[in-house]
Formats: sequence, C-alpha cells, structure tokens
Amino acid sequence: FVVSVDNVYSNMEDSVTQISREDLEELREAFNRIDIDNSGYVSDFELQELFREASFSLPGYKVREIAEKFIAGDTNKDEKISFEEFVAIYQDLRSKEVRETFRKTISRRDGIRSFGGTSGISSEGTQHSYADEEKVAFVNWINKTLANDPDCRHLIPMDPNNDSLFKSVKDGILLCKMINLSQPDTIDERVINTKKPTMFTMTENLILALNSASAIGCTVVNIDAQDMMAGTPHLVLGLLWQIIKIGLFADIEISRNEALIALLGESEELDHLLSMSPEELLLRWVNYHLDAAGWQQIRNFSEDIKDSRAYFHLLDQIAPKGDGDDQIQITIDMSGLMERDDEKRAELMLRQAERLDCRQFVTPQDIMAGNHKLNTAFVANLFNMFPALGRPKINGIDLTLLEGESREDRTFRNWMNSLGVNPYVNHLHSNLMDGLIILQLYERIQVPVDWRKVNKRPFPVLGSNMKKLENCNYAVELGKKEAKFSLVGIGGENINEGSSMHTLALVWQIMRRYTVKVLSDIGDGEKVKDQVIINWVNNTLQEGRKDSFIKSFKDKSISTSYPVIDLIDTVAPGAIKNEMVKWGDLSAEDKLNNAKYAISVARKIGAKVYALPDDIVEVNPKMVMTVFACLMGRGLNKVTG
Ligand SMILES: *[C@@H]1O[C@H](CO)[C@@H](O)[C@H](O)[C@H]1NC(C)=O
Ligand SMILES: *[C@@H]1O[C@H](CO)[C@@H](O)[C@H](O)[C@H]1NC(C)=O
Ligand SMILES: *[C@@H]1O[C@H](CO)[C@@H](O)[C@H](O)[C@H]1NC(C)=O
Ligand SMILES: *[C@@H]1O[C@H](CO)[C@@H](O)[C@H](O)[C@H]1NC(C)=O
Ligand SMILES: CC(=O)N[C@H]1CO[C@H](CO)[C@@H](O)[C@@H]1O
Repeated sequence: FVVSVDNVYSNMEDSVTQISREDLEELREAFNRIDIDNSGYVSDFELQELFREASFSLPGYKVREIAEKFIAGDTNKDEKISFEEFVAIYQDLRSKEVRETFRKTISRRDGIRSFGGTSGISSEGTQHSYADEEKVAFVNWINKTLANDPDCRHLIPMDPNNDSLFKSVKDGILLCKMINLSQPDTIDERVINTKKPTMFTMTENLILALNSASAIGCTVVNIDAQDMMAGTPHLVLGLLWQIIKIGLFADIEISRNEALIALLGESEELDHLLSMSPEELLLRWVNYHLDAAGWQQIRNFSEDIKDSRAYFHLLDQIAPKGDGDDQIQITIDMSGLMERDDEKRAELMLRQAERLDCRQFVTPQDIMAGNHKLNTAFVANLFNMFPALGRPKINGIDLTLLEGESREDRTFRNWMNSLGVNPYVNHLHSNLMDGLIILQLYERIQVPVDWRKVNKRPFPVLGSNMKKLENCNYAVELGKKEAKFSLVGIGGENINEGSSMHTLALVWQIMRRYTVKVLSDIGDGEKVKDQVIINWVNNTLQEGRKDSFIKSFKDKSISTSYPVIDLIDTVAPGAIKNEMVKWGDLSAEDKLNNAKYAISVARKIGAKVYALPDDIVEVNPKMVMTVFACLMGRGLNKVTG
C-alpha cells in the first residue's frame, strides 16, 4: 500500500494520539535525509541509518530484527519502507522502553538544545530540538534589518543569547515585517495591528503573517498562529529561515539581474543558466570569482569552505576597487591565509567580511562545521551586497528569454511551494516537466495517485526523458479519468516539453479545485461552479446592504476592489477601516491602494489569498475567482461555526 504524505499526517493526527505533529515532522525530516532521491521509500538496509537520523540509537542486531520482522509482514514484499511504515515501526518501538533511550540520545547532540517532556514546555512529552547557531544568526540578522523600523522598537534589538526571539514573534509584527522585507509590498502596513496588543489583535497579526508567508511561497502546512504565539522554537526558526531565504534569493535570478549572464560558460546555452536554482547560481557565482583568483572551485557550501580559504579569495575578488560611482576602495587583508589554526583563520576572514559590512549569519564555528544553511545565507548576502559582475556581453543572446516569469506563473509557483511540494519549484514550466510535482499536487486535491506507476528520481542518464514522459502521461490520464478535468488536446508530451500554455491549463484546474475544495468540504457539493460563487457574493452583498455587486469574475467594477472590500465588511464586520479605503473617482494609484488593502485584510481575517493586488486592479478572472472563493469559504465557515 502506498500512502501520501498528507494522508499520513492527517491519519496520524486523527487516530494516533501518542505521536505529536512535531514528532512526525522530525521523523519526516529524518526520512527525507535518507531518502535522498525523493522516491518516498527507503530500503530495509538503510533502516539503521534512518534510526540514527531520527536520533533513535539502536544496536545493530535490534535493527536487523526489526527489518526481518518488517519484511516478513510486508504485504507488498518490495523490501522498501514507506514513511508510513517507518512511522508505524517507530511508534511500536516508542511505546516500549526505548522511549527513555530516545530522550537521552537527543539531548546529547552537540549544539542542539532540546526540551524534554519534563521541561514544562511540552506537556505531551514530545521532543523538539533546534540549532542554537541558527537562532543566533537570525537574531543578529533581524536586529540589523529591522533596526530602524519604528513599529519594532519594542522588540529590537533582541538578545541572541536567550529566548527573546521566541517571545518576540508573539505579536506577529516581527513576522509581518520580515515578510514584507523579503518580498516588498506583500503586507499593507495599514493592516498590521501595532497598538494595544490584545490576544485578539496579536492572533490577527499572526494569521496575516502566516497567510502572507504562504502567498510568497513559504511552506506553512502544519504551522498555526498558536504555534507562533507559544514561540515553539523549531517552528519559529523553520518559518523564519524560509522567509529570510526568499529575501536573500530574490535577486539571484537572471531575469531580475542581467549581470548574472556573465556566469554563462563557453558554448553554454542561456537556457541552461535560466533553469538553474538560486543555490546553483550562487555556487556558480562563487566559482566564477574563484576562477578569476586562480583558486580551486568549490562544490558546495559545507565541506569545501570549512578552511575559509575560498572565502578569503572570494572577498578579495568582490571587495570594491574604487572604480564604482562611489569610488570606495576596500583592500582585503589576505594575511589570514597564512594562519594555521582553522578557527583563527575563520575569525580573520570574518573580520575582513566585517569591513564590507557583511559579517552575517556565520560564526567561525559555523564555518568550521560546514553548516550548509548558514554558509549559504552568508554567501547569498555577499552576492546581494557585492555581486562584482561586469556588464555582460549580450550580443548573440536571445533577450526574449530574459523576460522573466509572468505574475501568474509566480503566483502558481508560490501556491505549489506553500503546499510543500518537493523539490522546491523555482521555474514553473521547466520544473514540472517530469510530472512529479503535478502528481504531488493531485494528492493535495484528493486525486489518488498510485506511486507504483510513477518513475522516481534520480532518473537514469539514458532514457530519462522517456521516464519523465511516462509520468506526464500518467498525470494527464489521472487528470482526465479521476479528476474529471477538461484537458482536450493536452497530452503528456505537452507537459513534458514544458509548453507553458498546456501546463498552465492543467495547473489552473488543479488550483481551482484546491480553492473550491474548502467550499465542497463545507457542503456545497462536489463541483462548485462559478455561478454558485457569484450568486453567493451577490446575495451576501445584498444582505449586507451594500451597493456593489458582480456580474461575473470579469466585471470591470472589481477593479476598484469595492466588491471585495464590501464583502469582507459583511463577513467580518469591523475588519475594514472605512477611512483607509479610497472612494469615489479612483486614479490608477487609488485602485492599487484599495487592492493592497483588500488583500491584506482578507488574509488577516483568515482567507488564504494567493492573488496579488494587480490581479484585482486588472481584473484577472482566474485570480479574482480565487479571491471570492476564499472569502466565501471564510464567510460560510463563520456561519457553520
Ligand atoms: C534576554 O536578555 C535581555 C538582556 O540582555 C533581557 O532584557 C530580556 O528580558 C531577556 N529575554 C528573555 C525572554 O529572557
Ligand atoms: C512594506 O514594504 C513596502 C515597500 O518596501 C513599504 O513601503 C511598506 O512601508 C512596508 N510595510 C511594512 C508594514 O513594513
Ligand atoms: C560537499 O562536497 C564534498 C566534496 O567536496 C562532499 O564530500 C560532501 O559530501 C558534500 N557535502 C554536501 C552537504 O553536499
Ligand atoms: C448580481 O446582483 C445584481 C444586483 O443585485 C444583479 O443585477 C446581477 O444580475 C446579479 N448577477 C448575477 C450573475 O447573479
Ligand atoms: C543586544 C544585541 O545583541 N544586539 C545586536 C543586534 O544585532 C546587531 C547587528 O548585528 C548587533 O550589533 C547587536 O549587538
């Protein structure tokens, strides 16, 4: 039997009370670390390693016993262990005396703080751990980035050495601000409750933050306002890292930063560069500068940077040479390269980074430990501050390739990422060509996927495209037969080629189904037609004694945002502050202002809106439909309690 991750989560949470959601997440993480090819399975011989990852230290004979018992009872005899099967084994063990051993091992892990059942923080006796160095790094970064924000005076600076970060997220302001910095203009500041914090206003801010985080592509499944209110460390750090990373990576994208074309290799097609993830581009950027320095290339931000030597050469290459507009010149002192002690060398390197105002995210220990996350952040910040890329030669390059993704593509991509698809989608069309993301999305809308029929990563070198095409064919077949989508003239080959028109046609139907699913759940029938939503909007507006109404999702009057604002005012009285809304004859700017306000308030009252203000101003019917459907979900929910 094959079970989707979502099902695992919901089944586990519902039926098996002994295992907490946090535990499940940790197991999931451990599982993913072993399941490097994302197949959804680990082999029986990997079981020992898996237990070690899950901080569950067992003697080898015990693991073999378990593996044998498992294989004997394995119904599908494939000698592979799915996540659900692993959880079952884990639970079985945990219910026995092993429980105590589990606690002890986890708290002995270096640099990791842990809360046991007796600490009072977790009443269920669950175990969470978090990396202290991440907390320190994020606190310093937030201190710096929010230092001058008047709304954060009560929070900043935080002390990196105590729990002040986890206390500071409580009122939601810090998260809202960080989201808005990572993706400017995501949250309308008029909507954040900054005065007189009460339980209610703080919860509102947190809901606004979480829904906005989803909208910019953070995975927030399994995190809610309560978790943030309680300052649950690993959840706070997990969310903050996603938010910070989106900001750090925002400009590591060729369409937003043409200078990156300089990284194009000889006889390399631009297409290839365009398909690279920000992490890959960042690595390419470092190696570009290391080449120029005559230093050996690095392969990743862990093993290969531990001795700080590559960093010295990188700093030397990117430091301003006095030829810029500001004529600032900073000469990197390279004498630290001669230092023999790794830790002292790392410190000397960081002092040079400090002269560039880039001593961020890492300590000498994080460098020596090869902490991948923090070193990636350190380098991304260096890139943002000093890209040091000359004007690229763009003759002979097809510049239309550089147009960048459309707003709609980005919204779809953010939506997928917020649902936690794996791997992260950086490019809507090229990342969907192997069919695997689409199949994961099917599970989110309850279309059953038989994973035995799916080819998993890594694809073989030879014939990989055939495997991917098979997945795409299966995805289209399921779309037609199971989901009953309208896919006339769409074949697996269109998805496999990355045809944007065909991919969008399929993805939109999945997103639509996802959006109206909440309505079906409430009991408005399996298929919610547009007309059902329009009628509800009209009726609700009428009941609320509002003048606005809509004829369709293309209705030009939507451009003012009045129908959205009136609807919010009806389903959540008091949420809209009338003086914030521009009424009367609206300029283009007024319309945009209303749309920003409307979307932020919608998120604040609990509607998970992915649409952007421009979608409302330009009346993009698809995105407009999702806005009204989300509000309908919110409105009906209130009625049904
Ligand atoms: C953290 O330490 C600072 C002093 O550096 C103190 O003002 C603050 O109250 C402490 N916060 C917590 C949550 O312990
Ligand atoms: C959000 O970002 C925009 C643009 O950077 C800025 O104008 C606005 O004041 C910010 N809002 C908040 C709440 O910080
Ligand atoms: C980094 O690269 C080295 C080889 O230089 C390799 O041994 C190591 O496993 C890699 N680490 C990660 C986290 O990818
Ligand atoms: C919506 O309501 C308005 C007025 O209440 C009405 O004129 C219009 O026909 C309605 N549209 C639909 C599609 O129901
Ligand atoms: C109190 C405290 O530790 N503040 C720090 C906040 O972050 C800034 C910038 O990194 C540091 O300079 C402060 O020391």
